[in-house]
Amino acid sequence: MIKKTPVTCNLDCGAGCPLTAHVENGKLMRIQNSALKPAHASACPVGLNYTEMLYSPDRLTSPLLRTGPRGSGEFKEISWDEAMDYAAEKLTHLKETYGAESLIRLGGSGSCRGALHNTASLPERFLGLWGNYTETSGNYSSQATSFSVPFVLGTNKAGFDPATLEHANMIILWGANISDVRFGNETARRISDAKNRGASVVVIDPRRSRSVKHLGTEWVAVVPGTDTILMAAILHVLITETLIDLDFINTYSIGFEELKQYIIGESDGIAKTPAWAEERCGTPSQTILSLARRYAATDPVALIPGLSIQRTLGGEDAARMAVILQTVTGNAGKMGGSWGAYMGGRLPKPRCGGMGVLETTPVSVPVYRFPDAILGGKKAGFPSDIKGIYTVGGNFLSQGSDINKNIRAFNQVEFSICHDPFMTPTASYCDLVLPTTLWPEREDIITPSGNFLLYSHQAVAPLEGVKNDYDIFCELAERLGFGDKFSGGKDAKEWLEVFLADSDIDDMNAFRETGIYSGPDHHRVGLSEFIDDKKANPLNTPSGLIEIVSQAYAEAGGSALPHCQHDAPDKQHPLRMITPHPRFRIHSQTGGNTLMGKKDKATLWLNNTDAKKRNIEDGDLVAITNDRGRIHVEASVSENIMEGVVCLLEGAWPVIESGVDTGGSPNMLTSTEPTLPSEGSRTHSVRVEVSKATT
Ligand SMILES: Nc1nc2c(c(=O)[nH]1)N[C@H]1C(S)=C(S)[C@@H](COP(=O)(O)OP(=O)(O)OC[C@H]3O[C@@H](n4cnc5c(=O)[nH]c(N)nc54)[C@H](O)[C@@H]3O)O[C@H]1N2
Ligand SMILES: Nc1nc2c(c(=O)[nH]1)N[C@H]1C(S)=C(S)[C@@H](COP(=O)(O)OP(=O)(O)OC[C@H]3O[C@@H](n4cnc5c(=O)[nH]c(N)nc54)[C@H](O)[C@@H]3O)O[C@H]1N2
Ligand SMILES: [Mo]
Repeated sequence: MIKKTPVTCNLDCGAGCPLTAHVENGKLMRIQNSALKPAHASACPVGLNYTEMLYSPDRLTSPLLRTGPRGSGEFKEISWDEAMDYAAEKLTHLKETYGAESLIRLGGSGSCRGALHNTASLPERFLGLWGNYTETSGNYSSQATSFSVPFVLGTNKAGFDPATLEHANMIILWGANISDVRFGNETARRISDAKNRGASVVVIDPRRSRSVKHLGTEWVAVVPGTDTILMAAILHVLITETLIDLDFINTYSIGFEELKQYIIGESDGIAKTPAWAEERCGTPSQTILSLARRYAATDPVALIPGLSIQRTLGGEDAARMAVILQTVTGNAGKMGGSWGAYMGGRLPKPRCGGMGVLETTPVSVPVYRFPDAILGGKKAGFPSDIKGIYTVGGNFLSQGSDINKNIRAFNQVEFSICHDPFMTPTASYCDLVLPTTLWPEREDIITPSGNFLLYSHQAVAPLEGVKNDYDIFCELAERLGFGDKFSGGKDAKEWLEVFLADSDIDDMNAFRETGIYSGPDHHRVGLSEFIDDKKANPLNTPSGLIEIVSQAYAEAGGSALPHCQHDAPDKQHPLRMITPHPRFRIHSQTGGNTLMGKKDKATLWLNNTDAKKRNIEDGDLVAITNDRGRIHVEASVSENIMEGVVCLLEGAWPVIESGVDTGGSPNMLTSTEPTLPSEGSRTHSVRVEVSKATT
């Protein structure tokens, strides 16, 4: 007999899909879209094929203690009791010898949508109760946006519901690859519906992404890291051809005059014309002109920025400029328009209870700079000297920038502990590895993007030998003397009852049965109350208005007016590498040995002209190099990427031998130098050179 159970994938793709697990004799046979799902929702290949992960022969099923050198993969199996005793002893030693701040928390995204089984909030709660540990602040994803946009809009909770795209007559996917890289499970279909209805969909991207092929009606190529320049040139056309919505600007924003002086070149002598931009961003000036005119002539237009545009030098200003474009064209806060520098999805979610974190205020270091903090410590200006690592649900030796540096950092600490279902590159550098469950093995409430809550039942019993992160922390807290404080005296099931009681959900039985709670309104436009009545509902900015110019931002270390930055040329590394997210993986998950992970083969996208210059042919093994490292992968030569730009997807596990990575992890070449002032990631415009590999 096949039993069908509502479940939800809880990986970090921003979606969280309503699914049905088909279980026979205690085994998960397959996963499908829920029959009750909203019409436009659809699951992705990662979630639908999750049985492969669940039953992977690579799943860890016993705690492991390192016996060989770090990274050697030499471990011995120990019992859970031994593992817990060992962890408790080591943590106590660290705290007594160096203070709690000598332990840094890493990871978090592995299982980040669960109300309970959450690899960010559980370790935060646990470590917060343990002591004044060193926290990692910010995030790899959206740090520049999250930091800068509140100075413009007073909040990050702008955005739009995907359903409102049914009113859009033009959609601009600016560095957003919605066909592969999901944020919300409805957006792709909403866009393809809009396209079928006749809306134009422009994709602005250095490469012909799948979104260009499947959603787009037009591909506008741009050199990575130059989006602010392209935006400035569009503004130049809008301003000089008086195509802006001056009424809207005057009603809702401050600072436009200053912006105008800058754009037309009165303040710095440089007019930001399409011809000026073409030289820097590679987009033909005629294309810029035509795009700007169509943008102004169409109503409404949804400009949807991806997060890629802010993972570069000056990413903060790309994010601010995107909001400014939405504003000056009068599309902000409008049904069918869009706003915010995020792929939708930042509107308030239905309420659901949670465990609560932190009794102490931890010291913190920006996550993008974690290896610098470990290697440099107080001497280098960081707040603590790190001696231990606690990593849960993260694979930073694959995902953190500058893998060689990360390895040095992991090698430097006295003790490291990791919870993960797999022997990842990160786990292989830890002293103690604790194997955990995966989402089909436990019950949880999931917060997807969009106005929903989802219930995920336990579909199957956990593999023998693995534990929930929650239970691991309960046991460890018990040994460390704060068991009751951590667990509140409740088991996982009891916590879920508490969370539901503290939620927007009235009919809990229906929620459990269907797996889906739908919020009342799916046509929300962020901050619409401000647009309706700006006096009664001012923005949370000093002026109460949209701040095109922000003195507060200048005081926070940026420039009051967003401006165009361009990194200096690097003759030895003339190519710019982008490292976007993969379709068949969530970062490095499924990146080990699964069929899914292998579908996103580590291949370097290279333009024909660049290949010819280097005597490289399609399929050749090439070396991608810079001062930080060397990668050997096959080249895929085509016109699908701009000249001067190469692309290697993030997430492949590094396989390093004699300093060469043959796994194809771009973070061998990225650096931990952040974009400022937010201290965010800079993984999308990495200077490299490419040549034929000599093995
Ligand atoms: N399938 C899948 N979905 C995911 C994820 C995943 O790993 N797999 N990860 C999730 C997470 S955690 C996040 S943070 C988001 C990430 O979402 P994004 O940051 O938006 O995703 P990326 O794939 O990095 O980039 C999107 C597109 O931008 C292009 N691009 C790169 N650099 C630039 C640039 O400088 N300018 C412009 N205009 N375009 C550029 C890339 O070629 C790519 O096609 O995705 C989420 N969704
Ligand atoms: N070059 C480059 N690098 C990037 C990016 C880029 O665009 N380019 N993107 C960055 C972004 S946006 C992000 S968000 C980061 C993500 O980087 P990471 O947070 O390191 O993400 P994952 O590789 O998904 O690692 C998650 C780990 O959690 C484990 N896991 C899954 N479920 C559970 C669970 O229930 N419990 C426990 N304990 N573990 C679990 C998985 O096996 C996996 O090892 O990568 C960043 N790195
Ligand atoms: Mo992310």
